[in-house]
Amino acid sequence: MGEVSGQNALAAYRAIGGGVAIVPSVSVVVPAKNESRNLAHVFSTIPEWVDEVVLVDGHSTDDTVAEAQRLLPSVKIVHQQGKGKGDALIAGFEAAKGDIIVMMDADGSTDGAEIPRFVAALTTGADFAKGSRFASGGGSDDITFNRHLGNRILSTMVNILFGTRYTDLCYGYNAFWAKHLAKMDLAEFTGFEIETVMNVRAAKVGLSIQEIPSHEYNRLHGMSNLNVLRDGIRIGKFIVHEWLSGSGQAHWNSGSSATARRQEHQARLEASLVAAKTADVEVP
Ligand SMILES: Nc1nc2c(ncn2[C@@H]2O[C@H](COP(=O)(O)OP(=O)(O)O)[C@@H](O)[C@H]2O)c(=O)[nH]1
Ligand SMILES: [Mg+2]
Repeated sequence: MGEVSGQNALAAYRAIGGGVAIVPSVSVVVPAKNESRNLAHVFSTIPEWVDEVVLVDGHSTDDTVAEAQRLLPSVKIVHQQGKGKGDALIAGFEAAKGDIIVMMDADGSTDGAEIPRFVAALTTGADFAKGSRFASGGGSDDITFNRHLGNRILSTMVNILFGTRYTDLCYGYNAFWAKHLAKMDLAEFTGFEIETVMNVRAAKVGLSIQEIPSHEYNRLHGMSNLNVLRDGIRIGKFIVHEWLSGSGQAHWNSGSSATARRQEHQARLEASLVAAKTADVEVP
């Protein structure tokens, strides 16, 4: 057995609450499109031990960026190039430097106080910690009848087609080890389907997934960007494509723009891995 010597060996650990102390670094990625009025609340819920907050601005026309910098001078701002929540998250994931990445919304619906639950699951063996409003202990103040129904239908589809036992498919509060990101191959999924893609791909590539009960609050100010019918159809389309592609991974289309986008994404990813290696971070 290796020697663990006193103070130095313990110095790397930091307490995250609930009797848990961790070594890995944690980045929180927050996509935000015109969320200026919600940021004070959202940031106030993020625990102090989080190493990095990455805010991905979606071409906001309010002062989301200035407000984020005012509230949290250390915030890393990423300006997404394309459109959509998926595009924003992909950009944020690439910019994030943490060993663990937590994704949460900027509208006040997800509570940073739950981050320790997600991180604790990851540091005790899970590869992917998936928030669920419908697991025992979870809940939602925000979900409408149509959303609930759509989510139930899509969750059932995924559970039958991919052998999962998810209680909540379309929910944006998740966390995972950054080293698993490339396996999920997210590059083409720019819209609200991103969460479903991650949940399905995580299962498909054999990650160990733990559902984390989570409470979804009402959006504080502003309006949702999601359109139940349009985005529900997009999600359904992905599920069917992915299932038809068997053990492979589906793509929206095989056109040259999609291929170019994937290649560009791969190059950026490789560059960031090289950077991480240079910085002496463990990269599998
Ligand atoms: N950067 C960025 N963020 C987005 C975009 N669309 C949605 N978001 C953010 O994603 C989160 C969830 O979006 P929201 O509109 O609340 O959808 P809902 O929670 O499904 O109703 C919020 O923090 C939004 O600001 C986008 O196109 N770009
Ligand atoms: Mg919301």
